[in-house]
Amino acid sequence: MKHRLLQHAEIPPLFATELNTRYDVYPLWKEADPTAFLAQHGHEFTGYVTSARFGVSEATLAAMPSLKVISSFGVGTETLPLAAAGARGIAVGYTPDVLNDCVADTAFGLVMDVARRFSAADRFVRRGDWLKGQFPLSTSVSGKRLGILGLGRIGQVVARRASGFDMEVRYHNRRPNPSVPYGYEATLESLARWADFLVVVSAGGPETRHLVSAGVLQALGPKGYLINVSRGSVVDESALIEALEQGLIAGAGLDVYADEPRVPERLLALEHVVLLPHLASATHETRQAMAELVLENLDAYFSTGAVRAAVAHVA
Ligand code: 8YV
Repeated sequence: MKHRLLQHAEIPPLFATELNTRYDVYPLWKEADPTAFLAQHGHEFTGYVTSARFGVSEATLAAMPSLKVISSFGVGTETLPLAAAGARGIAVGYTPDVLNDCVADTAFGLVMDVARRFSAADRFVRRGDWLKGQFPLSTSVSGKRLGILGLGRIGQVVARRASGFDMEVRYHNRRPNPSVPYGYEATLESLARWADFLVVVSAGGPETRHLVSAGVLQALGPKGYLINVSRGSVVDESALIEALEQGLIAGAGLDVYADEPRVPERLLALEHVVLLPHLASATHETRQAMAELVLENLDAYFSTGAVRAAVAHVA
């Protein structure tokens, strides 16, 4: 008999077919009243398939007394009820590592774009402005200083990319990592003061909320650029908009925002900002690899009792 899984949101067709072949999957997202459905049928499911974006609420968890495993599409864990799941012995799987390259590539794409102004130059050509004059000079990237907030799995790949651009790398984490060859800055402010580009790759959630504050942006200074490919919550977005409007920093490259998919009008109005729609992991190759790991986590759980890639701190 196939295990019964509840599926939170729509998923790519290829992945959906495979998931439905191996499991008895019920699409919660098709229910007009998911809360009423959960109250009546929540006890029937042993697995939950979700994503970093949607996570699982505490209320959903409480409505699923037979739940044994959560498999989440994505590396972010701030939307997952880890403490409550841990207390009940529910295994939680996610998709780390397989997206490191694409997220690091996106961070570097934003570094290049915001400094060399490729997107702005593209708009310049399309508007026909080249016929009227030259595009203004931009800022070089090679040989500059790259500061990384959150030198974890993705951050280390960003640092490796930087070596190809002859950039010096320093980082700030809660604690220094003795196994990396990069300089450690004890505070985010000192890292920002040192850096030409401050790249945010730390995890989201309450612990990192608004770490990039008005003070950090001031330390980054009028020649510094902020890049964010982690979570909008890590940056105080109002302070960032003020800093950009007042020229306190040189520009920003953003893939993530405080209230996605809504991007503040004041950001849209700025020319020295590159705005992406949270696409860092969104390539055919990486999304396929993420989908496979979501499936592997489920298969491993149901055959061995443990997911392949388990979120830390959870049984
Ligand atoms: C995806 C992400 O957009 O992995 C993450 O945490 O933010 C992205 O890879 C997300 O998983 C989709 O829900």
